[in-house]
Amino acid sequence: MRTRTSIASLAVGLALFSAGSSAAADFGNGDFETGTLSGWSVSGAPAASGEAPLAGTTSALITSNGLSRTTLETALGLANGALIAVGNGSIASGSAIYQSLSVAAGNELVFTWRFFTNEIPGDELYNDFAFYTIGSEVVKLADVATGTFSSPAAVTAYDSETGTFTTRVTLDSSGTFTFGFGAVNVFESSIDSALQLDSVAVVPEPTGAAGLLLFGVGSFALRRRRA
Ligand SMILES: [Ca+2]
Ligand SMILES: [Ca+2]
Repeated sequence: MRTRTSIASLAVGLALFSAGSSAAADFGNGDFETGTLSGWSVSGAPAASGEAPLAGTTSALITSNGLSRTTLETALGLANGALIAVGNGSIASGSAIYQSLSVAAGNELVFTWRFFTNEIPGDELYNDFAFYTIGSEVVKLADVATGTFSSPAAVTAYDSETGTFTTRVTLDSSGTFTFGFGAVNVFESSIDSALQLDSVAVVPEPTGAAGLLLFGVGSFALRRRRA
């Protein structure tokens, strides 16, 4: 039994090395630990912030103020009206950060986030929301009307916050896609919300004979990120 354990340890070590090698295809500054938004393209007025970071010393804080809907949609490579199609109403302004990355089908996009607002939770008119995009697809993360909020918020510029979530998305297609993260003001722009974002990564797909081992290592990496 002792010998078998030894072999297993060696195999896991090799798998770790392999997983480390494939990390080169990951987002640049996906953890924002440069203290800036370097590596990301920017639309509107997002910032890197050290206030109540989700992991490490810095997170991205993406305000719902910034630029017009059409400017944002163009920057993210979305169709005109794609952000309206989310269904929260007319969009007055927004901000986003985005980065293009080549991925393989079966890869997993992983990120940690929290949504802040100065709107009144439950309000269905000023229904600001946060979202992510993959290529031309927009997915809502949270909004004012349906989110579960608590006060006070960890970032003091805001009244309320949702809990912290880790979202995992399995990617269906191989190719180079723009991955975007943003927040928008709905109906008017005088009262803001924000998406706080951190630990943005693509986890490689388990493949071939090492697949089971890589899967185990991948799970370990995810658990470490959550911690
Ligand atoms: Ca960080
Ligand atoms: Ca608002």
